Amino acid sequence: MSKSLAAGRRIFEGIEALAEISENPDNLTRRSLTIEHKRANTLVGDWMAAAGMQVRTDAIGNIIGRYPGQTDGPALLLGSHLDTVRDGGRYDGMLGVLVPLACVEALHAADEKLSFPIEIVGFCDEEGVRFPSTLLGSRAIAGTLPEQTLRETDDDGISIADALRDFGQAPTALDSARRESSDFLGFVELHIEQGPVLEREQLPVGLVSAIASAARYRAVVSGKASHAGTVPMEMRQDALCAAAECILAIEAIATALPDTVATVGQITALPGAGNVIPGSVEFLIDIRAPTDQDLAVAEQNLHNELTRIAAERKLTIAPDRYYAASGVSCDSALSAQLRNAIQNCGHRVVELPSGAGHDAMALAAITPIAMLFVRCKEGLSHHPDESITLEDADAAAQVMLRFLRDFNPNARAIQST
Ligand code: HGY
Ligand code: MN
Ligand code: MN
Repeated sequence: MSKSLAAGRRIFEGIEALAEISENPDNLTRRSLTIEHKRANTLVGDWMAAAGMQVRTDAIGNIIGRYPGQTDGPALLLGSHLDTVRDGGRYDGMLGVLVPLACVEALHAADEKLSFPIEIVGFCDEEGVRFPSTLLGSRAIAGTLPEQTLRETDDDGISIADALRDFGQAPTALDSARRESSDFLGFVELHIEQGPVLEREQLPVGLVSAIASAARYRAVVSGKASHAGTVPMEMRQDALCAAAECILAIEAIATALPDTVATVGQITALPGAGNVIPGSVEFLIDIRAPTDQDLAVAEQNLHNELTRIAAERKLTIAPDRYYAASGVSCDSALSAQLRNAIQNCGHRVVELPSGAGHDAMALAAITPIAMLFVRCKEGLSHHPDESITLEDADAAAQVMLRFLRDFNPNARAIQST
């Protein structure tokens, strides 16, 4: 690719086109297995086919393109997710599909085949916005998605199995989405940093060292609804005041532990009338720490605090842990090749951890993973103002293409001898 920023322009065209595909006319919301997700898959699939890739949709709704190598055999897997959070940004996920796609387009235009096949996947669900579980697409490929997960339902009571049928897939064929370790040379995910480090370092790209451990809880506080005007304060079992105390305790727990974060991003108070003491409150907790051991400490503190608050306020608080993803370290041999590509494109290498979860966490179960971060403005993400520059998109494509052209499928053997 020349320095004409052609790759950056191509990537931005794709970003703009995908950003038009939303469930909501006022913002970008594209949940998994919806009509909008299907439209995004179709658009990406058309681009993959135009780049000389064999395209298919697997049983969980991932869109997958395969660009042949000089010989067949295990592929280098690239990609990221095509679903978004509600009112989300247009780069989170999509950039990780469009940059590799721009690289394959350049190879195809030059009629260039590498010594190994390349696969690019647009994962169907990473954000876990529509259904309780997340990483559905990457876990199906890794073979770690339990069949019973398909029984989970969205807010409208539609199960993942039913959503898959509506999407044109057979939920009974879930196992056919599973890939083997022998299918891949590794998985490299490109993603916006979603943090402020690369901007501070004044670098367009960075190398990811590890991905944090994460857990999510649904906490239900059960108190006693009653008349807001007649019950003396000392006789109340106010579920919303209890929840408020829990939320501040959760913030204090994370603040006190190194590199630990916790968020309550969603809350519902019932019956939801201004003159009724809330009797029942449900809120979601997202808690993350560098390793599983660190996360276990934070979770123990969480349980202790919720138990204390429930006892003091004479009500019940039931935290249900409905999601957990173990943190993973990026593979040193694969990362070393990514590091070389960054350096050979003239950039200083900064290595940084990811507080955000990614599909790479799931793929680590079957193949070595590495991640390339791209600078984003003010580190902002999960927000409509999420943005990157065209120059950084182009720089990321140069690094990715250099990585692909220089990639040594046998480096692992060299590394491990
Ligand atoms: O929440 C996360 O870490 C990811 O963006 N789904
Ligand atoms: Mn993401
Ligand atoms: Mn995200």
